[in-house]
Amino acid sequence: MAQVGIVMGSDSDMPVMAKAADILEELGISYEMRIISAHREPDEFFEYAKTAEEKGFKVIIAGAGMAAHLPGMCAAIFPMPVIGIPMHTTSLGGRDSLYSIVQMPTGIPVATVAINGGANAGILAAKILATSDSELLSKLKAYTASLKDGVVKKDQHLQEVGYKNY
Ligand code: RP5
Repeated sequence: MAQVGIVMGSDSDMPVMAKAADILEELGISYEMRIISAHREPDEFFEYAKTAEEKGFKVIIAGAGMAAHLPGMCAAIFPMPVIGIPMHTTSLGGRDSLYSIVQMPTGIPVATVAINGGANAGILAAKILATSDSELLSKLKAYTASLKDGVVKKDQHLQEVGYKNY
């Protein structure tokens, strides 16, 4: 059984959604990834959202662009957390996606990450699961420590070579 459902409105969203999947794989979290359009195939979408709980999902990561109703409609049906990823768009720079996903009515929240924030969506899903999984929590603490180490190494390199040779 997959712990996380990853769903996107189109295959054009894949480069961003892949970053969420990469994080889940790195942390050993099982997931199912689907392309389902709430607008172009509403019946398939409803079947997906209505069966998500019985499939064992604890979190859904939903990404969409433009009039991005997929995450909000997942949240309307699925009773556990939904994380929304607004896609960057050429026409409105992703503000259309962002506003569509983040401005949910009271009672139906979508935890919205930044435009194209695929990696953070994966990390947030892991953090939600880690509230009841101490082994996963340890992995997340190690991941956070590795971020710090990365910055420390960059600063050390800067001090060694100076900014002109960085
Ligand atoms: C949305 O429309 C998708 O999530 C995608 O971000 C956007 C464009 O879809 P395509 O026209 O590339 O299929 O439903």
